[in-house]
Amino acid sequence: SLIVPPDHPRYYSLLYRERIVEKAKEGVVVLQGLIAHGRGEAFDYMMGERTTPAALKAEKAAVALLKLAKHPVISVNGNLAALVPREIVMLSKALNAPLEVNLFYRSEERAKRIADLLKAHGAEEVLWKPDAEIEGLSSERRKVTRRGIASADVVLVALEDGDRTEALKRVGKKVIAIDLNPFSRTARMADITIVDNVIRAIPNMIKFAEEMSEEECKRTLEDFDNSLNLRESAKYLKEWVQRMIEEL
Ligand code: PTJ
Repeated sequence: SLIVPPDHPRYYSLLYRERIVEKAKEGVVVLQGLIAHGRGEAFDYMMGERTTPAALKAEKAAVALLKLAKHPVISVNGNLAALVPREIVMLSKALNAPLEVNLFYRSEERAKRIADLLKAHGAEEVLWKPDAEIEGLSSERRKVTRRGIASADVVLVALEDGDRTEALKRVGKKVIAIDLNPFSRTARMADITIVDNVIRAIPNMIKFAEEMSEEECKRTLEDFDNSLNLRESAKYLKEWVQRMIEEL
C-alpha cells in the first residue's frame, strides 16, 4: 500500500485513511464505512484534528460511568475495529468490559472476521454470536448477546446511528457515544457524548481507566453536564471555522 510521508502536514489523517482502506479490502469495513469515515474526517478537520478540552472532559466522564457500571459493554463495529483494534482490547481489559461485535451491515462472516481481528490483538473473548434482540429496533443492530449488550447497564458505542442509541435508551441503558458530529441524533440522544476522533478518544480513555479511583469517578460524574458539554464541543467547531475565515 501507499507510503505516507511522515512530514506531510496531515500525516495521521492519511495514515488512518490507508488503514481503513486496507481493512475494507480485507472485508472488515463495509464500503459504506469508508463514506462514514470521510464524513468524520470533515468534522475532524473543522475541529483542528485534536482533542478539545470539552472532549477530554467527556472522555473522563465516560470512563467514570463505565467504571462505576455493574455491567459495562463496548460495542464494536467495522470502522472501530479497523482503526483502533489494539486500543479497544486494552480499554476492554482496563475497564473489565466485554467487547461485543454489533453491525449495521451485518453478515456472520464479517462479524466473525472482526472477532478474529480483536483476538489477534489480544482479546481473550469477543461476543459476536447474537442470541437476543433489542426491542423496537428493526435494523441488524437489534441482534445482541444475552451476556453482553442485552444485560448491560452502560454501553459504549462509536460511529453509531441514532436509531440504536434511541432503542438502547428506551430499554433503560445508559449510552456513551463517540461521534465527531456534535449535531447527530446519536450525539444528542446519548447520556455522554464524546465529540472526538476514536483514534484519539480511545487512547485517552485507556489512560483515564488506569488512573481514576472510585472516588474520582463519582466526583467527575457529579460535575458533568452532557448538554452543556455538547454545546461547548460545538462551539470549538464554530471558533475554529471562524479563525480560519479570518485567515483567508
Ligand atoms: O460496521 P457497520 O456495519 O456497523 O457499519 C458502520 C457504519 C459506520 C458504516 C455505520 O455505523 C454508519 O453508516 O454510520 P453513520 O450513520 O455514517 O454515522 C457515522 C458517524 O460517525 C458520523 O456522524 C461521522 O461523523 C462519525 N465518525 C466518522 N468517523 C469517525 C466518527 N466519529 C469518531 N471518530 C471517527 N473516526
